Amino acid sequence: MATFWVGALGACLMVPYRGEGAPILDGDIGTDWDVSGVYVFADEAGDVTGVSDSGYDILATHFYYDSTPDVLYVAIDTDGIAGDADGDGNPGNWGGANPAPNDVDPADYGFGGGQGITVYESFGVAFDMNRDETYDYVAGVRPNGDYTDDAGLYVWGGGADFWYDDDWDSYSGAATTSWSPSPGDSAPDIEFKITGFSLLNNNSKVIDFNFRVHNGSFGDNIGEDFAVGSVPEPRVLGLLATLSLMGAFRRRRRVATEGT
Ligand SMILES: [Ca+2]
Ligand SMILES: [Ca+2]
Ligand SMILES: [Ca+2]
Ligand SMILES: [Ca+2]
Repeated sequence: MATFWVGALGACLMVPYRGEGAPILDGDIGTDWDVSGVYVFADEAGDVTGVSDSGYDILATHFYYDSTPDVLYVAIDTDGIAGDADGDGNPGNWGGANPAPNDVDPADYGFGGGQGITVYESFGVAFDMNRDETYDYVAGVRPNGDYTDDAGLYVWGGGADFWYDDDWDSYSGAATTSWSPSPGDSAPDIEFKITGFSLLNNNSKVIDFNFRVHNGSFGDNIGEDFAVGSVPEPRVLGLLATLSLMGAFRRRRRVATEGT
């Protein structure tokens, strides 16, 4: 538990934006996420091992909830084009001069063959809706899937991580997802929305969940990236703020009492 909170606190950087209108799912975060109420969680740059720049490197995760239509918007900003494993500008090509075994870069967040192994490229945003440290849903591309056909909402299957296809169970509820185009030159970011998000939250429109993001591939020679956080804010920070306010109030009362 402590590990989780240390990670969550370390990753959390909330930046309030000002503006109006819902983000546009065009695959380019650009300026259309410049709206009031967006939560931005920055992640360390350059933390994918094996390459200097990788589209597996998460730079920030954005969340925006519009309660009237009950839509959660999510964006994942990566270094360069999302899913461009080696950062050569082509998310479906390994451009390294001397590729090692299993240096592959599958297109469309799909899967590709290395030397004697199949490399699955995937990403997901897992949601712990009741903060019981067990993820409940995951939105993304499951291992053994691809962006065009398999980007969607799934039930978290109880696995410890994002590695296995059987960690992603079918979701049969009424919430739906929409996705930005498969990442490429004109759509370098991952953007999606979940319509009917409160259906995942006991019909509550109070946004209050933990999340964990994964982006990368398993079985290859380079790393992947993870990011964790809590929306709207880590409860421990809220508790500390409350305790701080209570302490200040008591101090003021004591000073006021001593002054009489
Ligand atoms: Ca990163
Ligand atoms: Ca790729
Ligand atoms: Ca590439
Ligand atoms: Ca849970």
